Amino acid sequence: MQLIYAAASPFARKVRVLAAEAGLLAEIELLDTAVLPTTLNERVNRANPLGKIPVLLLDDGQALYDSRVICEYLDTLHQGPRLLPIDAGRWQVLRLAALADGLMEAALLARYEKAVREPEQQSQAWLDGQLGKVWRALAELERQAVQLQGPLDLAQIGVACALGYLDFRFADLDWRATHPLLRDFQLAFSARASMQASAPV
Ligand code: 99T
Repeated sequence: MQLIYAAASPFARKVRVLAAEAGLLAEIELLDTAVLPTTLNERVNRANPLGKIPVLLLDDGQALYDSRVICEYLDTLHQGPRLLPIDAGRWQVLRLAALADGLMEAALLARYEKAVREPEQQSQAWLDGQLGKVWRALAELERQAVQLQGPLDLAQIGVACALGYLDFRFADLDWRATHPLLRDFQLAFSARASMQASAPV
């Protein structure tokens, strides 16, 4: 299998962390690329018409996207405990994983507003709206922090990658000051080898 990814992408990081934790990393060749909504990337577009990464290229030629689908797929390929539980707890894990994905998406839209649009085109209302989603998601994750304890699952991986993305692209946000439970979670989770090996650059 091949994973089209970028080191900066929290969505791709989620896949890489899950693959590492599931013992699948040796089976995946990493193909580094760069994407922006305003730049054509033919290799990515051929695999995913949406032009987004990550994309997992299977040995039979199929391409899988998006990150949630790839994570679900990889979770079927290992013998360890399911990272997306199939029984009790499934919906709770999925809901928190969706919240983490939504946080990443809002942060990314705020990032693109600044990185892609000319200063005179940028909308403060847009930035405020996206960062409002980020702060509300953080508040909810703080309330739900107890759900991030226990055996490793996709929600924990997603939340850790989302928080890592804030540190990477929004270093001045200081989310730790008002979210002590998330701060402690992130401190512990970031020590995992899978997280250390996939830190954004
Ligand atoms: O939007 C584009 O055209 C290109 N952007 C991406 O491919 C981003 C890269 S993170 N990925 C996604 O938006 C994937 C979202 C999808 N729902 C999933 O896979 O879960 C780049 C981060 C950065 O550079 O700061």
